[in-house]
Amino acid sequence: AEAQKQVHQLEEGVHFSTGEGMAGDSLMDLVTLLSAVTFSVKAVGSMVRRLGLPSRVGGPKTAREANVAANDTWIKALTASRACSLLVSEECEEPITVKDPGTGQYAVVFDPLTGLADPPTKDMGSIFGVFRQLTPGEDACLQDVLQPARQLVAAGYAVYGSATVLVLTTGQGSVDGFTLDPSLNEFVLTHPHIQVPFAGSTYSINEGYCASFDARTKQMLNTLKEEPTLADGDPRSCRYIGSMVPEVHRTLLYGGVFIYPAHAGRPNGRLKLLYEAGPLAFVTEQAGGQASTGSKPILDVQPESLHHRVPVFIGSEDDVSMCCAHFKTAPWGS
Ligand code: P6P
Repeated sequence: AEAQKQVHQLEEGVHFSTGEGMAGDSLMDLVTLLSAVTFSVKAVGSMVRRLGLPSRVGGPKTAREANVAANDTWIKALTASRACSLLVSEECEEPITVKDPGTGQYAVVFDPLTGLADPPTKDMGSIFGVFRQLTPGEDACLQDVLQPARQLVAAGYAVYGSATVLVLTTGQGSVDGFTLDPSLNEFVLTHPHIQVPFAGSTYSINEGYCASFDARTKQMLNTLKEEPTLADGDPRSCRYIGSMVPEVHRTLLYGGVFIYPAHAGRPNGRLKLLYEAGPLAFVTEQAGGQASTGSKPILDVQPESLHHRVPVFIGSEDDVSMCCAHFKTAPWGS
């Protein structure tokens, strides 16, 4: 009964936090769209739990197969929702125009399954962001997704770890986390109104690239190592598993900073603005955290292409500000 009550909160949560000011159709389309997202996360989570099993019992043979299956699931579910007119997936070079989108006036950007290694050695995730079409009723086009992430109307991520956790926001100042109850196969509200701690005591960065960091990034790294944390006055701990979604999730819940900077091998960083950094930055700011490229808020970056990359500093306000102070004078490489 408790779980059912909390599942009801999920529906209430979505209705409530989508707020007034949205036309009935548009609100219902968004709720239907988010239902398609929850279906996709359940299905991908179920597949992730079968990774490594022999194909005769339903295990996907390879990581590539798992990525393709995840992408297929998201595309089919979002298309079937008839709430979307355009889809952009990390797995697809080109956008997908939804045929006969019904009343759909949303453009969805997503990474169906990220952080997958072969064999699986780390927690994985999915990321999504929802834009409203710029010209509802007309054919969707690239401009509908080449919008700064501040224009998102909803965004979120799923973590496939010890449990499947879905964290989402509809941009009304609230971020809620739901954990999948396998006995019900329903999401239960477990992290209401997530608030990023002002300061944290961990940092995440791949120090293996240290030799190719520029002077400012090296200076920033030294500050992270040497300056005691505001949170507890102790030195910071480093956490890095090479999978952005669970690292950002941990950072949002406990504080700290996740960093993927530019370096000589990646002059614009590795992470994609549209379906990785942008939606996660939107969730982070809605939860009271900060998300920067080092020189400007990620939410204010105008995407130049579908696969536009940006450096990423994301997490607690105090930690992100301290990191970005090292880049104030000029961007990476100066
Ligand atoms: P590196 C996963 O493949 C991913 O795109 C992110 O989720 C993760 O943060 C990053 O790559 C890890 O990259 O260069 O540190 O191995």
